[in-house]
Amino acid sequence: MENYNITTLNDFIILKQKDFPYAKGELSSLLHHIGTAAKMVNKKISKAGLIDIIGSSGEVNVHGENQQKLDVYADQVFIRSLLSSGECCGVATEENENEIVFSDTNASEGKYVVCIDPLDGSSNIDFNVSVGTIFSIYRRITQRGEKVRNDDFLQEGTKQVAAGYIIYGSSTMLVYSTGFGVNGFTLDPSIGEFCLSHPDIKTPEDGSIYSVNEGNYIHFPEGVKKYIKYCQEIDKDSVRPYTSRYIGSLVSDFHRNLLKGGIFLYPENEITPKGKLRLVYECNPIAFIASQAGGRATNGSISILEIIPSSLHQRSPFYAGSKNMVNKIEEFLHQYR
Ligand code: P6P
Repeated sequence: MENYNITTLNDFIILKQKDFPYAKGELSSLLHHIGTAAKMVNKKISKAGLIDIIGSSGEVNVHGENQQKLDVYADQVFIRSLLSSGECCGVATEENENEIVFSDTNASEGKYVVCIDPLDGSSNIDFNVSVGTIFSIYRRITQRGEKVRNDDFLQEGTKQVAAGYIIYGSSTMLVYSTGFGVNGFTLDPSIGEFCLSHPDIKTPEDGSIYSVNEGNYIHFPEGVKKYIKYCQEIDKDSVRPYTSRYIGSLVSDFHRNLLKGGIFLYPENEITPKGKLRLVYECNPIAFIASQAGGRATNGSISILEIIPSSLHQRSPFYAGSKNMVNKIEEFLHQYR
C-alpha cells in the first residue's frame, strides 16, 4: 500500500475554491472536466502502437499539417468534455479554423471560453516521445446567453482566469494555475486519479539548460546566434557552458526546465518569420504558468501575456523559463537587433 498522503485534483479544486468567496463552482467544474478528458486521452496514448490510433489520419488540419489520428481523437474528447461541463460556451482549438460555438442552451449560458492545443507534439507519438495538451481559460466578453464571438478568444494573456498543460510522458501530469501559484498532479493509474505531487511549483531564477532547435541556427536573428554561443562559452564564475536539451515537444521541454531551471527558445527565423508556436493556445498558457512560477516569457520585445491577439492561430517568437535567462536573451536581442 503506497503510503503517500493523497490529495486528488478534485479534492484540491474544492479546497482552493474556498479561497474564492464568490466562487459558485463553475471554474472548479470546468477544471474537473479537463481532468476527465485528460484521463481519456492518456488511456489512448498509453496504448498507442497497440491499437489503430497512431499514425496519420490521412487528413490535414487547418494549417496544412498532417493530422495524426490521436490529434483528431484528443480534439473531440476535449471539445465534448468542455461542452458537457455546461460552464464553457465556446472553444478555440488548434485543429479547427474557427472557434466552436456551443449552441446547447445549458452551455450557451457558460461563463468561460477555452483555447486549447489538444495534442501538442503529436508527430512524436509514433516514436514514443512525450506529448502534451495545453489549455487556457478566459471569462467570456459577450454576455451569458449571447452568441460567442471571435473576440471572446482574442484576449491578452494577462486576462487568463486559469491555464495549464497535461504532459503524457513517463508519467502523466496535469500542471495548472488559477493565478495563485502553480501546482502539479500526477495520474495514479491504479486509482484513476490525478494526485497532488508538485505543490506550489517555483522555477529557479537561473538554470543551466537551454532548449532550442539548433538545426535552424543559420536562420536565427543575430541576437539568438550570439546568445547560443554565450550559452556554450566557458565562464568560471557561472554554470556555463549550459547543457543543451531539446525534445521537440514544447510541453516536455518546458516542464523539465520549469522544475530544473532553464530557458526554452523558439525564435522567429527566415523560415517562420513570426516563429512557429501559436500565441493563443500555446504561448499564452505556458507564459501564464512560467510567470506564476516566478519565471518569464517574452516574444523578444514584450511579455507574451501583454500581446493583444489579432487572430486565433497567429504565431509568435517565444522565449520562456527562468527569469534571469529570459532577461539575458532579451538583452542579446536588443543589442544585436
Ligand atoms: P521544431 C511540436 O510540433 C511543436 O509544436 C512544439 O511542441 C515543439 O516545441 C516544436 O513544434 C518543435 O518544432 O521545428 O523544432 O521541430
